[in-house]
Amino acid sequence: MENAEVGLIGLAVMGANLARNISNNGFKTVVYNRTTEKMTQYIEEFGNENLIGKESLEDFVQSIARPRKIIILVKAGDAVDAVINQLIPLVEKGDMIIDCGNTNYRDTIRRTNDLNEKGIHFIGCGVSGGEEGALNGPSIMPGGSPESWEEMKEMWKAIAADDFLGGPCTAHIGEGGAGHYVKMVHNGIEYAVMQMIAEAYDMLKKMYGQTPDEIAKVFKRFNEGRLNSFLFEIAVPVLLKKDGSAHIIDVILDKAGQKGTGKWTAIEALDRGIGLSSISESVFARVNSSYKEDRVHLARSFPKPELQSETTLEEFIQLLEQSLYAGMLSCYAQGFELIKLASTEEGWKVNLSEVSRIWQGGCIIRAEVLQFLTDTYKASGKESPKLLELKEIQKAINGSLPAWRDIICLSVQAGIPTPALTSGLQYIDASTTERLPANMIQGLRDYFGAHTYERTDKEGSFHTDWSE
Ligand code: 2AM
Repeated sequence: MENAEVGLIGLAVMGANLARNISNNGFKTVVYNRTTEKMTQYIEEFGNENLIGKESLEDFVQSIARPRKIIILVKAGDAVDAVINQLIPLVEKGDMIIDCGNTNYRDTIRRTNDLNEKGIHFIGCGVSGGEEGALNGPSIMPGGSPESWEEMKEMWKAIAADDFLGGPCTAHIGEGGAGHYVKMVHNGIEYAVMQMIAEAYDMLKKMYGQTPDEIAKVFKRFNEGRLNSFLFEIAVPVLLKKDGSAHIIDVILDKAGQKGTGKWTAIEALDRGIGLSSISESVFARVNSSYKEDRVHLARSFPKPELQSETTLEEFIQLLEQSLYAGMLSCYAQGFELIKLASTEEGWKVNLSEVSRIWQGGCIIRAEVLQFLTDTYKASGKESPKLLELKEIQKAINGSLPAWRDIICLSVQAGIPTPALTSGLQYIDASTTERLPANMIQGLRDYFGAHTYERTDKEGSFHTDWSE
């Protein structure tokens, strides 16, 4: 093959599947992998007239038509810099290097600036959908220059998932680190939604003694309604699958792993100064889970109360459904506010309506609730309004609030931790309370540190000698 339309470096599972997706859609693709054997095996299995491999990086780069499009899918961090440094002497002005890994957006900004000076476009591009999505249609979140989007949009649109509205799950997110930023927040929301599902499972199991099969039935029912989502869909087989006579879920050690994108999202919220409690609490929940030995030891000293509730199982399930729905709306409200703030501060001009649209298909958080958000954003006539200010969102959350409060009360009474659901409600309550007790904080700060305070009845900055 002469003049491949695109090159891809890194044939671990995501890269391998993405290259197959691209070539299956008719784009002549050339691949390269540091370990040549992996490339030759891959080409033996999947190679065709649209998909070839090269053993040397020089041959690989030379076989791509200019301006070159070179996708990198190697481990985020130093490996990305290593590959870029190897590419720099081989590529030419106007070429595009696209990092589709889960890279920290600050690294993306640095690399974009470095490569810009050399006349090379660098595109940080979020890709969500796991292995299956990479192969059959992920949600694709490219950052980078508008020119690079124009060059690449035909390919992104061809390989992306369908948004169920007749469009592809991709859009130009914004310049610089915008694509990786939005992917990071996507993952943060994913943490929170998964934590809420886990909390629902825990309550059904511990309060109502439900078996995995019974909980699977409840989740299947949820998935048939407005909670319909990829994560609820896969929760059913995760609950049902057996290893011999035991449900696998019952023998999985209760320590949750993480790779860092949720933590980055929480750190971003702290650094930029914005509430993001459900996502942050979900990161803490995973961290807390890792202290298994301590928990086992301390459980003996802190017995949990028996649930004393008259709420029937069926009533509980209905309350839970409403809580989960409002909880998810709260997660999105938080995540979108973070994107909006970062977008303003970084000058990215991210369109939140488009973000919710391109998350409707392909990605891990794809869900019916995102269609509701997209419709609501569109109906508002504004590009990126605050979700909590939109009437439809207010109606949906207000309609679920009594149920949500009941669920939180029940879980607290039973001693079952529900940090994501609880903090989601706290976020709503705190964000919608006219007068918070921050006046008390200000009084205390002024007392011990003369930090001064503002007043509601006159302008200015005030200090009181409190001890007098
Ligand atoms: P490998 O097969 O030679 O290990 C996921 O780790 C992918 O990133 C693999 O394709 C791996 O290549 C590649 N990778 C990791 N570190 C790399 C590096 N420093 N340079 C090039 N490729 C790297």
